[in-house]
Amino acid sequence: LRSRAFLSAPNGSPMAEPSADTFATLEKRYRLACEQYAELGVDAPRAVERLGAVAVSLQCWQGDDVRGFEGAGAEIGGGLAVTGAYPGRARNADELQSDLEMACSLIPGRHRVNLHASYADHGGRRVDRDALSVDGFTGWIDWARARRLGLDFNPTFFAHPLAADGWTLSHADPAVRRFWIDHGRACRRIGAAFGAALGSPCVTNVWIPDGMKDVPIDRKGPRGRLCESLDAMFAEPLDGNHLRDAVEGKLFGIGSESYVVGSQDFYLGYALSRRTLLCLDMGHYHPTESVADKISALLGFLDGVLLHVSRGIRWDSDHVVTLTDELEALAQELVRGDALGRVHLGLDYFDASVNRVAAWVVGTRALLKALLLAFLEPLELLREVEAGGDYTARLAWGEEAKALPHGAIWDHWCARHGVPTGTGWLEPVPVAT
Ligand code: RNT
Ligand code: ZN
Repeated sequence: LRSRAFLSAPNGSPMAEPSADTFATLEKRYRLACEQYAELGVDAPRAVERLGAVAVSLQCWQGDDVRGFEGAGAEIGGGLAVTGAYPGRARNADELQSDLEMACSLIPGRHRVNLHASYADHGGRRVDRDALSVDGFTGWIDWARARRLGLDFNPTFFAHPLAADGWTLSHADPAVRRFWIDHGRACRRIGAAFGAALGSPCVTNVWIPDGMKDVPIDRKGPRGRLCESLDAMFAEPLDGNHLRDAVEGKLFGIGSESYVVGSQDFYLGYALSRRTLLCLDMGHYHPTESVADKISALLGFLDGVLLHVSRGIRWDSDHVVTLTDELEALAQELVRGDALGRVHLGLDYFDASVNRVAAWVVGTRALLKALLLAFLEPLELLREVEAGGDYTARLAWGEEAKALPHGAIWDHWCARHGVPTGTGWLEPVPVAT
């Protein structure tokens, strides 16, 4: 149990099919549930079909506590923090890939994997971030292609000596800025190469830690420099069918409590004027601010949005995603506002206090469940009562919808995809005590 061996998937094979008996029961419950939904004008089989088209990008960094492969013990930095000491952290590409495979075998549907530049593997050769190329990722591309997974990407602007003071693209020193601009350029090419190799556009997301612990005198200077650096980074035209650029803002971080250069307002302006995607991380706003509410406001003006689905507790704590009110509201908004075609879904959390494979499975299944619930809403009915000004009925039906038999639809869908229903997926996931 102390070694990693206990974490490997049983021959990488998916779980056993449920027995005929179980399937008959699941089928019966499913039919009854479908009837109940149909009475409310909801086409449950269609809801499931729509759910099957959703791809979620699993963050590779949950598997190894955001350490990457560049060298043992590098400080994560950038104000990011991983807590917990659960055994079994992946230590290299093989382990990370087999853990991701195990997670994917327990999650219904076909999904994506989100990599960071710090997960390059140049076969032991040290290549600094400004000189990275797709050569460091051929292993990942081959792996993803063989498993029909799309890849997304992120330049890594932290856990590096040139980011040790917390400044990167907006650094006062032009030589440091140059290094990080070159890193960003290299990463865009890598992202475009992922997209071309796998036939699915790679969302390449820029997040930087730059900011101030205490109240700055000069707020304007770093923002001007960040804008120039980003423009230099994005200058090379690359095929939009292969690469989608995104930028991610933040309210505050550890060590950047008073000032974040790349704030929400900064990046909203940047994304609008440069036509990039805007990344909204659910942990990056004031705690009572609703990310769900932002979607329809932003999509009126932006080409698209990248979501970092996360769960902040008191701060940007990156807890494992669960089926919270916030998540349900987000999924509802994506469905009600017909936004799924223009929103990329990625997970962003890193919890080292629980089994890391389970962390992926719980978070991804929670997001998929939230979407299923949203697809199963009696939307016509709700729209009708709202349009008619009957807010009392809207309230009552909204509550009623919460208790509809979505579990029967979910279980049936899992079984159809050959993944365990209920908590059956926990079985092959060993527990450390
Ligand atoms: C940090 C951002 C960023 C990172 C990942 C690892 O606050 O959310 O997205 O979590 O790049
Ligand atoms: Zn994020």
